[in-house]
Amino acid sequence: MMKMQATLFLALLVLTAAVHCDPQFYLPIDCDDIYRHDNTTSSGVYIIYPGGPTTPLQVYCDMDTDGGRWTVFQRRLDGTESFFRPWSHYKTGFGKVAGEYWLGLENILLLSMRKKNELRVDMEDWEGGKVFAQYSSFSIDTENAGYQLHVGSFTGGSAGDSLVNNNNMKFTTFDKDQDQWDKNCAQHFLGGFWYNACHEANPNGMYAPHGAIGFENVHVIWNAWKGWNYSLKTIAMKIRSVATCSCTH
Ligand SMILES: *[C@@H]1O[C@H](CO)[C@@H](O)[C@H](O)[C@H]1NC(C)=O
Ligand SMILES: *[C@@H]1O[C@H](CO)[C@@H](O)[C@H](O)[C@H]1NC(C)=O
Ligand SMILES: [Ca+2]
Repeated sequence: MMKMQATLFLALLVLTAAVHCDPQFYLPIDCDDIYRHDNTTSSGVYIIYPGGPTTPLQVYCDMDTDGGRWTVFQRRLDGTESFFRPWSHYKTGFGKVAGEYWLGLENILLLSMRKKNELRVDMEDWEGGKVFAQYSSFSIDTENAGYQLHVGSFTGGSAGDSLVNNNNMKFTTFDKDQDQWDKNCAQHFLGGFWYNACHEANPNGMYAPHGAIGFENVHVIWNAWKGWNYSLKTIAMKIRSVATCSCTH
């Protein structure tokens, strides 16, 4: 009996080892895991499992910028996707990961629960200018806590810091007002974001070529770089683990 148990135990051990080593069974939490598993991977669409093996999630991984490993949770490129959407859409995510998309607050929450992450925001203007802003940490709270935003200190990038004003804010959409203004920031500035009263940055605002729309502050804005009146060409928000080792395999 003892011997059989021992054999069974051994068999289980071997199986567990096989599951961990067989690439077929390898389940990455984020783009950091994917890159650490194979550092020859390039930027593109991958499947990650931040919520466990039964909930695969498509995501765009930036494997090029500053060493790669970035999990992109927000991306504006060309205006093909509307970002003026209700709470339910911002909660679950929308768009196409090969193009413009929002990964969803629930997924961003899962990612920020699994690892300690830093934040990077890359952006471009219409004249070929490219800058970024980086922050030492990034996490959000649960839906009950309004998906409240927590960003750490600004650690660099010539875009300058336009998120300090949004830190510790809850998420607001046109149908869920959790901002600090007496009106609804999302309704007024045509996006969904961690609005204060209201913003210095509007990454989810209305996409438009610079100069195409006259309204102030409703477009895709990063005030510290181009000011209130400039409608950015692209912007992407991405996170990566700050741990020096990934302890998943
Ligand atoms: C990728 O991994 C290999 C083997 O572990 C290592 O020799 C190489 O330096 C790594 N390349 C990069 C770019 O980190
Ligand atoms: C932004 O545009 C408005 C009118 O559209 C103008 O009054 C304002 O001076 C502009 N601000 C800057 C900083 O150019
Ligand atoms: Ca309000």
